[in-house]
Amino acid sequence: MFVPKQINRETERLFTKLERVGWGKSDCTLIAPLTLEINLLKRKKNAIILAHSYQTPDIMYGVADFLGDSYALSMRARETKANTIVFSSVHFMAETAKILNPKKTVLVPAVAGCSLAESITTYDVRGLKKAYPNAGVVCYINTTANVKAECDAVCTSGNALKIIERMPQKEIIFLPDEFMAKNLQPLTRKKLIGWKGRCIVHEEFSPKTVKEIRKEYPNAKILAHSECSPAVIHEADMMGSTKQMLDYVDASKNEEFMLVTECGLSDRVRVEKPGKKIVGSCALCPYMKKIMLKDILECLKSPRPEQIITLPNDIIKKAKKSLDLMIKLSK
Ligand code: CIZ
Ligand code: SF4
Repeated sequence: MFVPKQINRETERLFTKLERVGWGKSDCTLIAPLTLEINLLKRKKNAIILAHSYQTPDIMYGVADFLGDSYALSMRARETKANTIVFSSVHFMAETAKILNPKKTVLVPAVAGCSLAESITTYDVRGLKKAYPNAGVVCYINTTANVKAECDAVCTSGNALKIIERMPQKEIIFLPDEFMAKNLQPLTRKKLIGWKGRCIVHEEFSPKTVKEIRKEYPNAKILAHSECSPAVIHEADMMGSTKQMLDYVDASKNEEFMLVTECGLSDRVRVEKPGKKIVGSCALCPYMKKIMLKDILECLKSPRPEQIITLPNDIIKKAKKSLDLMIKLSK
């Protein structure tokens, strides 16, 4: 379908970015027909591809129009003029795009869950509300649309503290991330009522690993995601969201960093900030990494029913209220 000249040009384009994360030229040549076809189809169908920072580098630098965290990508989804949004990430983020821009076709390349989103049901939220009738209910964006519809406000890891502080209630049911609630509690005078959800990726990091890296690289700054355990946060130089970590790396004069989070973020630093060095280890999210270029191509060509996000109108309406409150309070 593509002539050798097109393949060569695409190989060079991909290689300039992907060589920084260890890809060879022959690897780039292998995926060049795929990225060319996806980018062609994208223009033909007036689609945009939004990719989370935890996606693989071939997706992030080969076909994505925008890279970011769930908040930034949700804002792109809300504003886009494109007909179709391909959300290269886990299911709850694609649902969020549909809630914020329901007239668009929202496609998710692979059906990928999230251990946090799966840790709580609407039934559980109703139980918590009954047990704490005076509390405000703030849910992390890593929840299903149904759970968002049961809450007062949504938050992301980047704006969680701000949202908690700006809610009118003194007591806040903060769900579903047990560690995030414990990490935020010392930073606020409000009483946080948590849930037992955990991110299977971030809970794997141990304070011992962080200590070892600090010994090996005494000059490295160690940045940990707020989904990590409080013991890991205690060993880190900074706690934050993926965007806050990238901003920290930008603002810091340091050269070496360990990013205690999913590997996609370290890949972003390697590709986008060549003056900075990543040390230590990261972790792969089996849900995020389920999505491959071929899935993006398939859903753009002819989406299967499970790749098309559909939500009942009443859920869209109620969940939108919670998301709108986050947008208002985080300004
Ligand atoms: O909000 C997001 O995108 C997630 C899942 C993490 C983060 O800190 O950005
Ligand atoms: Fe969910 Fe954790 Fe994977 Fe993020 S990294 S999608 S919170 S399991």
